[in-house]
Amino acid sequence: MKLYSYFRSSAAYRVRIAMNLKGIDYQQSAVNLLKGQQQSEEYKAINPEGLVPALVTEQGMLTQSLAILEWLEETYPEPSIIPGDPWQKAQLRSMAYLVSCDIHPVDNLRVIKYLQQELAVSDDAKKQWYKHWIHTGFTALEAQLNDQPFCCSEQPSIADICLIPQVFNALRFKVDMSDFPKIATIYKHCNSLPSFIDAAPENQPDSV
Ligand SMILES: N[C@@H](CCC(=O)N[C@@H](CS)C(=O)NCC(=O)O)C(=O)O
Repeated sequence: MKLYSYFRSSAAYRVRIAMNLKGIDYQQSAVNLLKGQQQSEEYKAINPEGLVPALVTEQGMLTQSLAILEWLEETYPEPSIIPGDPWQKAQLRSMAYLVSCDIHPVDNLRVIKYLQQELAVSDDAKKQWYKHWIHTGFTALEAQLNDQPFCCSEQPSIADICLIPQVFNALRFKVDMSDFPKIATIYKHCNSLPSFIDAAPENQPDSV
């Protein structure tokens, strides 16, 4: 399979972790978001959304990282990234959505660019916005965590897959993680595992 990715894209990072955990072979094609390649005609012919990731499968092109994770889970069930009974699966998805639907979209590159370029928001205000939404989401997640060293299962799950890239972003923007000791512990633990290490931004071919 071929994954259209960018080394620092947290949505693509999710897919890389999941594919590594499941031992699926894939090649990456880099889409440089800072150079605006996601908006090129060539890339939009592949993914009209102008976002990464996009996964080329034998059945066709699939976008949206959560849909990709669910498809991977159904197509390659072992090891499971959404383990457990229906209740546990719902808990895992709930945490994954907290990060992917409530934190990530408002801090996405195009939103930040719109704030800066169209609404003339200052650099300081931009950083405040970014940190505010991470802080809001992480505060809610921290309060729900009780199962260490993963979010809510004995093995890495969709919740950890979504959380770790978001923590990477938080650290990049100098969010003080001392407010979130449980999240920090999960981050440290996941980053000791080969599937997470191999998926990390600094280990991607397009890392600069
Ligand atoms: N909901 C989408 C979000 C994808 C997304 O926002 N990707 C970001 C990188 S993490 C992107 O391509 N941003 C480009 C831009 O904002 O112009 C998913 O989960 O796949």
